Amino acid sequence: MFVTFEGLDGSGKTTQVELLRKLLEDEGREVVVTREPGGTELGELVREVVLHRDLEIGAWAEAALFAAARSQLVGAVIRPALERGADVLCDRYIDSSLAYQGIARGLGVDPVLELNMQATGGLLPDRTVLLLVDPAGSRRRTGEAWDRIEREDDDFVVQVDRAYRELAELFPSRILAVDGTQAPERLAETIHGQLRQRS
Ligand code: T5A
Repeated sequence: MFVTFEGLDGSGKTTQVELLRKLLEDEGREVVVTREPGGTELGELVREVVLHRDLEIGAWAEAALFAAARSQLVGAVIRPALERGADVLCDRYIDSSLAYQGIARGLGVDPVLELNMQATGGLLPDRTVLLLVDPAGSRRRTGEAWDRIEREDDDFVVQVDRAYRELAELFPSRILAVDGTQAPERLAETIHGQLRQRS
């Protein structure tokens, strides 16, 4: 099973990935956890460039850099793990590009999806967990050490939030939207139960 986690910055993705990993490992499953951008040497370099360098990066350049990192991650980590029967949990994937670059930056969902389908050989997740927290809650949780994208203004965060809700309506059978303000352990049990029901 290939499961991705999506949501605003600080919505609790990393926390939920780790809790779900434990629940699946307790069932005897092999679980591979990875993140975007990152998860490969190239991906970590892209992460450094896109998030932590003080550079001017145009919207298409940004989308292409995320797609390049994703392409490498799929080929080197995700496909091999899925082929040997492991579960893969990925902290952000294609929907991040659709929400941030496609909708919030205005490049369009279809062209960004097309770029990413080419880059990943058409690999979509079996399920995507969307953690919903309101934009102000996201800002509170991320604190003050913001990366290049987190430094965008509040309006951008509102647009990303709307974008994710729009994607959940566009892809209802894949995207499972959950209330990200619940207590972490309770939320993990809910997600685990929903994934079992749908698998
Ligand atoms: N990006 C990425 C794009 O624009 N396009 C793309 O294609 C891709 C892949 C990546 C940035 O890049 C952009 C989006 C992002 O701006 P990142 O550094 O990977 O950013 O980090 P974020 O996604 O911002 O994730 P964070 O690590 O900041 O947050 P998480 O993982 O969502 O949240 P987590 O689990 O670390 O929790 C944050 C805080 O909240 C608390 C935690 O203890 C922690 O303090 N918390 C909760 N508190 C209350 N209730 C809960 N249920 C909680 N769960 C966690």
